[in-house]
Amino acid sequence: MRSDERISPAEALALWHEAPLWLLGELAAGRKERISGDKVFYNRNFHIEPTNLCVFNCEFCSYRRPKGSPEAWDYPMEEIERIARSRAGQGMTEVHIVGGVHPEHGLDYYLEMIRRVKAILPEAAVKAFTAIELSYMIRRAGLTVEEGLLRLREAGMEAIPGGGAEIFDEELRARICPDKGSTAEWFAVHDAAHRLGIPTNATILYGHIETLEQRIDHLDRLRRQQDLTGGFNAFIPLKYRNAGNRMSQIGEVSVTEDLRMLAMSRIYLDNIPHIKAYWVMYGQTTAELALAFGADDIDGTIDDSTRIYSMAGAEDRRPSMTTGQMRRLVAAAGYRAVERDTFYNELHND
Ligand code: V47
Repeated sequence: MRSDERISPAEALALWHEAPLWLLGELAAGRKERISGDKVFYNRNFHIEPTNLCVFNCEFCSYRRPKGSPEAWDYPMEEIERIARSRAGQGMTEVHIVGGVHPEHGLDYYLEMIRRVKAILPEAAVKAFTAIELSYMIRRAGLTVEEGLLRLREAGMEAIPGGGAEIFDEELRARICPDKGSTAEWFAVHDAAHRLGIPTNATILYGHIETLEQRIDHLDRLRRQQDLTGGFNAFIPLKYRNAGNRMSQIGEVSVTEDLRMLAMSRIYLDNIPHIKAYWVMYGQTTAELALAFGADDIDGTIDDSTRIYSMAGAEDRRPSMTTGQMRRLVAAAGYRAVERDTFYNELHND
């Protein structure tokens, strides 16, 4: 590690079992500093979550509601435009659009959604739809993944978020999200996107019933994909939160486990430039600590626009940080805050 050599899955397991927390932190922070120096990135973003109806029914999901539930929503296009308009003029550089996999909406509906958002916020990049949503809408339209992505790009989709990855191990996936789009589908979308020059992110959902071997296997599949196509911008370890879903009895892992997971992600994924500590999911305190364990990105201002994590038990019911708060958080951890756009161009450097 110290001479920047790649580690094997077996070495990763040994490191996980034998290294004390401080050593993982030292190795991960060292690698982070060789890649991004003393910079930690944030952006000005907000989410649009068009619906929580979903054809899939994952065991860990706290967000989905069945059709007819008083807590279900399915925004008409006018509501999506209203949300976009309410953010205009605030310097937003990214709109993150993700929701449930709606049973009826066709590809044309999503193309129209992107066009309308882009018409209202031309300066913001649209980072939209998980690979699972994309795979479903594109297949339903009878197109190849490549054809579908090209249409979406034409409409204004410029990047793809990392959700829907969960755990790649097929056996475990069959237990926690049996009917969801497969690992192969997830990779097919990211592979095609990278080949078309559309940058994407990747995630893991950890801290439930997966084994360490399955976590390392997940990282290994991403590292191999990145060797082939190089299109992943950031990796985001997502901590399983246990409120309001069918796996609640499992509990949540400790903060030291979170820090070990972040460090291992940075150590193992030597070819993905950014490791994101998504503050909405970790909370601000753990996100600040994460910067000493290899993370170099904390995501964005959010501005109370996502419910996925508050519904799953995250402390912050109405997640929002000003750029001033983000800069102070980064400075308190001893790093330099850099405002970025979706493509990691630097917009403001402390
Ligand atoms: O795919 C669902 C996860 C993801 C729970 O790309 C849960 O920049 C924890 O992918 N506990 C969606 N996690 C969020 C996501 C994301 C978030 C921020 C930034 C980016 C990015 C991507 O949320 C889902 C799933 O893995 N999730 N339920 C839960 N109970």
